[in-house]
Amino acid sequence: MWTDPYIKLMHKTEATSTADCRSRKYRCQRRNSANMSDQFAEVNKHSSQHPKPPGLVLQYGTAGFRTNAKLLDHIMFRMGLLAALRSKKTQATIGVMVTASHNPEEDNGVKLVDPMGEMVTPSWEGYATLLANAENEDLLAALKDVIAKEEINMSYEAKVFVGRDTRSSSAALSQAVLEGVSSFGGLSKDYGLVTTPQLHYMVCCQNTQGKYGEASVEGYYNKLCQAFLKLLKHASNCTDDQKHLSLDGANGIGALKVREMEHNVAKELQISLHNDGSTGKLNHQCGADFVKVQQKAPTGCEIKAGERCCSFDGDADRIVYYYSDSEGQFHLLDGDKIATLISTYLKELLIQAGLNLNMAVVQTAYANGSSTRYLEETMKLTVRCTKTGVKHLHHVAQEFDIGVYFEANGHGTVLFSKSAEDKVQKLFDNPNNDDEMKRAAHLLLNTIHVVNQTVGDALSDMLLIEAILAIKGMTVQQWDAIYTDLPNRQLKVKVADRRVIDTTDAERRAVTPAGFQDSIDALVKKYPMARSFVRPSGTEDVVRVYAEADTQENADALAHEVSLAVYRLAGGVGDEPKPLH
Ligand code: 16G
Ligand code: ZN
Repeated sequence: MWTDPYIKLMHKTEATSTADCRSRKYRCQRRNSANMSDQFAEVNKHSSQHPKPPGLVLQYGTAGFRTNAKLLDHIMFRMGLLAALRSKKTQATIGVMVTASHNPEEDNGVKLVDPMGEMVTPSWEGYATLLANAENEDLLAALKDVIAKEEINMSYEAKVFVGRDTRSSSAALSQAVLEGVSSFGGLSKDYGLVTTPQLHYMVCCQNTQGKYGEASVEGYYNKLCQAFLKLLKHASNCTDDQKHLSLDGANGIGALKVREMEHNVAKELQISLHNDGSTGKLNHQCGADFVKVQQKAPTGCEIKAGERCCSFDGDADRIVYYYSDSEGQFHLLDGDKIATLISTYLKELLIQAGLNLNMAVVQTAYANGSSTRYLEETMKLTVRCTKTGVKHLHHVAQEFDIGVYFEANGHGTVLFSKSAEDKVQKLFDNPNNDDEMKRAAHLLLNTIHVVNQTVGDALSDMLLIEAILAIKGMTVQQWDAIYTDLPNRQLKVKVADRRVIDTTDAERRAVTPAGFQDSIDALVKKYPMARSFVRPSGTEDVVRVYAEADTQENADALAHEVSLAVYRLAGGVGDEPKPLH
């Protein structure tokens, strides 16, 4: 039942009278087809207001569609239609988020959220691409194909949650999504300005009848902040320095949401918010992606030596930490360092609690070699490597009682299986525990509650990291010293067709073009502790190159040499890549 009082009824198609139909089955079929023709008439009427530019081809990439905002109106309308169909198919609420994350303000994008708050299932990504590229006159046929293939019951009333980031184009584009939903007679709730992970959270709450939490922004803050404050009860003697955090909001939605949330935690965490969107441009020389790729502090922040700082990206699903030492040297604590901090803390708690749960850390090829070595050899943890993109990491993390997944770029979260949660709860409820077990159970329980398990979430990750540092009495410098990153470099190369490069082994080896991997292997051999891989981007028309080695000079040289190999063997366009030094 769709009981939420705030739901805005956008449009609802009435089922036709069934009084004269004899059998129940016949009645249903008739209602379905009558209802369907009404719905198609509506779709037809509205789609002409959202025409597709002829010939434009776009693909549902790693995390949805993303391109210049001017090209996206028809995509948004059609994703509203697809979300309605997905909702009818799953008989659950589906989410649609309008954002282009860490990309420039001029861009925009859209992604679909499945019922449990996860990314939409891959076969439906295919439908998204098909619908997006159907010429105007073929749209109805494309929709009918999906309906037939998926055997969708069109009389089910679709329910869709919609959210958007702060881009100037987002309001109009999310309106187009809402029109798409209503054309199929669906109900929608427009959450307006929310972070991507907040929308994922809302969808999950709605479909689990509130078991995961309340499907509102206030419900989200209450759950996370209460858990954070309970965790902080275990932090003794926190100094003012430890309670202070400098935060770069990337001039995006994360900054607005930090402002909304911060009073709930102000007793334990004082946030100096920079790049709050009041003057600067979204993601411009700031934000998690800029800091990670450039390996330098964002503009718009005055960073004092030793101060603990973090950056969100434009839709607040990524976070990285950093500080600058007394010599002015910049130190980045990326997703790998975050995964290490969280998994070490969890492992200690499991031992104290006497719980035997299997835990793994899930990474991608971008994970710094030092982090993998530390996790496997020192922490004796299971480490798994997957393809780039949150959905891949999420999927593998689900195989374990506790799956800590992070991309090096700062996107990640922790997943707890139902049985792990039950065991923690049972332990917490057991009156016979000794003090150490009681403490560990309380910490584990509130760690579960502070985490947004639907998707990587900068706000939730920040609260968890801040709690861990406070509980352990650990400074950002001590955290950084857990292991030393191997110097690394990321480059990109433009090629005529990036699909000429195909990869295997979680993108760590190239299978095409023939002989290409041998060239990379030969280059890697020249440098100590070196590793390099190339992969076609899933979001941009480029080939990405990653290299790490014992020194920054060697990592840079290797990245350059591998870029040249890409340029020469995979059809580079434009000027040949130049050395970095
Ligand atoms: C998207 C992915 C991110 C991945 C990045 C890779 C999600 C929510 N986001 O931003 O996880 O790291 O793509 O981009 O899955 P690339 O394929 O262009 O390197
Ligand atoms: Zn993002």
